[in-house]
Amino acid sequence: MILRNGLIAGAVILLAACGSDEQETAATAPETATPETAEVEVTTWGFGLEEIEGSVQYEYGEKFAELINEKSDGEIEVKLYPYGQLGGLTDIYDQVQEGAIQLAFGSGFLGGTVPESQLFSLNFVLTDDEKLNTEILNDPAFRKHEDLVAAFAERNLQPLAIVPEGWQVWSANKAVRSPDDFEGMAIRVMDNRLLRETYSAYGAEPTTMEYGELFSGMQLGQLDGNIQPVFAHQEMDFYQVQDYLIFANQAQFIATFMGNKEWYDGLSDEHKDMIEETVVELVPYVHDVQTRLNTERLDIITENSDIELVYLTPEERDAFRELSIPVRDTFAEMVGERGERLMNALIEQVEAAQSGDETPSEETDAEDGMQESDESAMDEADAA
Ligand code: 6CS
Repeated sequence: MILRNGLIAGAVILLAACGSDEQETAATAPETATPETAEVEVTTWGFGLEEIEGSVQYEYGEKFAELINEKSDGEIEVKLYPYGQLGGLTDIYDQVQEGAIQLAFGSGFLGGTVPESQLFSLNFVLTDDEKLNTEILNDPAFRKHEDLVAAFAERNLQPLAIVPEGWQVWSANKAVRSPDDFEGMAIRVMDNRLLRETYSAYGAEPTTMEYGELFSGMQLGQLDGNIQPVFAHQEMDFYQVQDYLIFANQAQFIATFMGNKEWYDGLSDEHKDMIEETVVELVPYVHDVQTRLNTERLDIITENSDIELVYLTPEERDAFRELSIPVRDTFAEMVGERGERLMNALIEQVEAAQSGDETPSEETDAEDGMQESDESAMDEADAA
């Protein structure tokens, strides 16, 4: 609660700043010109992150900012607002919807704002190959799917990229190997109904809590378990108050990179193309970032604690997979025909990629050398 209040106080200070000189930077401010140089109008795009410095979202944001600044010859600066600076998670979504910031990430909590985005919380839908998943989700056939774009547009948002940040790993104070082990366990889920349905189906007691309150929630015993990618278990110190990390590879943590729709619609074609080129370049980049961060942080966790690592066998995973399948119907009931079409489109893309019928479009390969790694990812998936 103390942290939540701190977050809100931080947001108030920031919004007060936006009302004064921040407002000027958010619009356009001329840089000091020398007699030799022409005046450059600098525009600032505010980018709200759901995570703190050192996270996958922060590294994505830094690289996005660097590339946009380069491509615009310094005309555009992207200002990052790490988690906590704009308030809680839903405060970030509110601010991008209202246009107080231009860009933001939205993940599990976004389900309250864009119900169709709960699709990314479904378990056992993607392949076991993380790189292939990143490519499928960012293939224009899915990323620009009219139902995805319409779902976000209805909430004044424009989806720009889909960013998987690693496997969602369970933490608990006992080893969880079967749905029976989940019985009576208060496991924290991000605030969306689909996750509550999923973990109820697994036999647990899903409990919603803000990201910044989780450490104390576990320390005080309000929560018995948590679900995060490895880097977040480390970065937020969650692992220090849990005894087991359980790898079921049931789902990846997926965030949508999005813009305010009105703002996006008003951009010049040149700026839209710049964004498009950048998000395409960042597809292989963010895959490398997330695998590096998750690997490095697991080493830190094991060096600094006695936490036990549990990797589920294929048979153990199957018990959870079976329980997860009916939740797809719940998703369809919750979000209606548009969401159901989108879910089916994703499932078809996954099946096509796994059977090798269709490789993700070459539009995702912005840089030389990407083609080769894409092919090896496909080969690995085929062999699996
Ligand atoms: O669990 C959460 O609420 C948060 N976890 C991560 C890794 N990123 C943002 C999200 O809100």
